[in-house]
Amino acid sequence: MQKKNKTLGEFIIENQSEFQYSTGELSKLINALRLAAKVVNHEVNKAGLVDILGQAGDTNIQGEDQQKLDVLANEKFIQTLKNREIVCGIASEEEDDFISINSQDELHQNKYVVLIDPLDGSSNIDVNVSVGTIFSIYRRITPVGTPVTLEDFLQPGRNQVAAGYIIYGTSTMLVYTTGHGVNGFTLNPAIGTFYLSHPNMQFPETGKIYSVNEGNYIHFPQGVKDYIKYCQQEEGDRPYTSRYIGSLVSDFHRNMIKGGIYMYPKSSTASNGKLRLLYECNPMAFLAEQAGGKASDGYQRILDIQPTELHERVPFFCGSRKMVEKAEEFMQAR
Ligand code: AHM
Ligand code: MG
Repeated sequence: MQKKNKTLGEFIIENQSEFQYSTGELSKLINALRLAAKVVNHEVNKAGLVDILGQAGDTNIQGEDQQKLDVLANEKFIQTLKNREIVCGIASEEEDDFISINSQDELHQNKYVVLIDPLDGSSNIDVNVSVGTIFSIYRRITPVGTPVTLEDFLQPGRNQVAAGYIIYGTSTMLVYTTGHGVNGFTLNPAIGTFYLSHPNMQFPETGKIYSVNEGNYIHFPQGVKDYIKYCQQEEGDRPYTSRYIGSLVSDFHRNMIKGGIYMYPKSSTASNGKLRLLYECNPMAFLAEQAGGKASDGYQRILDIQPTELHERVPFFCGSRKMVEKAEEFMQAR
């Protein structure tokens, strides 16, 4: 069991040996994400001052264009990773295509690709509700020294070597896994340091919270409708509590701590739901499994899906193991 109060920097160094084929590269990569997280955190915290500092599209006092926060977060993460020359490729929700880095340079034999949703739930920023960054890391499949290809990004989620999120909430946290459990670090904003605050995070086996956009109920498959009715029935420990922030990172984080299920099913208006497999569902699924939870598309394990496109969507059921199993039962009965 990890002791609380150590810094993320100390934790990364102490646990470097758990990385397979460790050369320090993955540690440096997580360090870079930690740095970008602090920069983005600073920007997100200023969001409420938008009337004072200027709207997106305005020009600020230095003559710089004000940017939308999701665009800015995208730039900060990409810049930080590029500057440190520690990845060979990046894919982002904000970029149509993947970015290849140092592909021709013999000196930079980087082996990792990063997939990122720089600011998930960004429609929540205007109303001062928590948003997050999600990241997923893979070892490339193609040989080092050659340019990365789409194949390096289209790997099933079970190949991830690390994944995590940053939640810009009442406090800012970085939560990640390298396949050896899930640990959460809280930022002390006074000194800009993340401290281990939530060692070995675990989803309760079952819970009492269901999180889904019930406004879409009419469009949901019958299995999802049946499961929602089951959650609302008065029997045993039910009815469950409904909690939906509309910010995947925040809904997931709460459910991991308290026990619950998050659902973004397919519907008659969105045949694969809304969430993206590669940089939303896969990293959350990896974290969920590492924390004893489960993630499914209703029929199969998210981490076993072979992706075919960078921005593909997938129905998503994720959270406490027994709750996801129950939802699957309802899905598969129809
Ligand atoms: P985004 O990547 O455009 O921010 O969309 C993803 C977000 C998730 O964080 C959230 O769970 C979901 O969209 C909410 O969608 P909806 O408003 O349809 O319920
Ligand atoms: Mg998103």
